[in-house]
Amino acid sequence: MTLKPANHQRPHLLRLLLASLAAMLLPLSLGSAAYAGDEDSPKTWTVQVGSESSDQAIQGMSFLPSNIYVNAGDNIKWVANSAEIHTVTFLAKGQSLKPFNPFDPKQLGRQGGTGYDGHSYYNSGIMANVSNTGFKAVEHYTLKFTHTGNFTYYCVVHGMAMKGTVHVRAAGTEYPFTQSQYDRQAKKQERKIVRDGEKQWEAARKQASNHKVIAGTDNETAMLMRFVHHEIVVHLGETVTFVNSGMGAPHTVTFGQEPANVFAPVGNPKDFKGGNLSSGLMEPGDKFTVTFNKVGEFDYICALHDYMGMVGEVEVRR
Ligand SMILES: [Cu+2]
Repeated sequence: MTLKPANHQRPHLLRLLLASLAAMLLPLSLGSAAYAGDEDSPKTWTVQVGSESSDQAIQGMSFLPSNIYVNAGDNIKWVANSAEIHTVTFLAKGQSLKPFNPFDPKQLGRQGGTGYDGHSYYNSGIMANVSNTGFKAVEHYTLKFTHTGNFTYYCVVHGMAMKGTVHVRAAGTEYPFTQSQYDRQAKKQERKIVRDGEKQWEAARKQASNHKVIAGTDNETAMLMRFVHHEIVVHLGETVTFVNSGMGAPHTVTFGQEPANVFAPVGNPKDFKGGNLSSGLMEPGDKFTVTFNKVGEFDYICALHDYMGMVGEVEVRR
């Protein structure tokens, strides 16, 4: 008799536990409109554009999943998942990928209709999950696929290093993966990107000194959007060399006012006494050496990534 309440309570507790588990898992699966075993009605699949650590210091250059298998008639919805800007861009037949041009409206804005024709230029426009990128950015982009084939797309900001492929098969073909399988794969890859970024951060700390600042680094997939060390102290007349030690992402070192064209150098780095000074676009491997000829505290930014926290300060002492 005394066991009876316990017997009643146990399944009750279990149900509660399962219900709360389901409540936690539900938001993850809400984005998925595709279910295994239901190949006949058109689906909308989700691909995440970019990834990032919670402090935005580490940014991922990837579409997750990078390969997706859909059927003719299905939609793909790309969702911005990072502060770093990206695009979803299908090149026209015979067109080659050009370097990113922040003044080209064909790269910055949406191009093409809502249904992919299999051979023309289509572009999402700039995508980001924040609104302070300096660009007019969208949070999602949806295309309907009716032509079968394998279609590779790129991010025009990050070039060949960031691409994905849509595999479109005949309507009714059995799907190899469900949306939740893609989502799990994406989460796993996102964690790997953040770990890779943390390792690069650690390595950058070892290379950096009061006279050498690592102005961002990346391995073409994981990018560190930080100056290391972001605060340094030098003496009057000394020099500091800023180094982009990455492989894919550009940065700038910009003191004073942000120039209208962040790609162009401003001022004389051999004799900095405050005011406006900018490296212009620093490609991977580029160095920028500044001689500090005035006592004070000088703040600087990466004009491309300051909104993610890529900022620094040089204190110059007598
Ligand atoms: Cu930067």
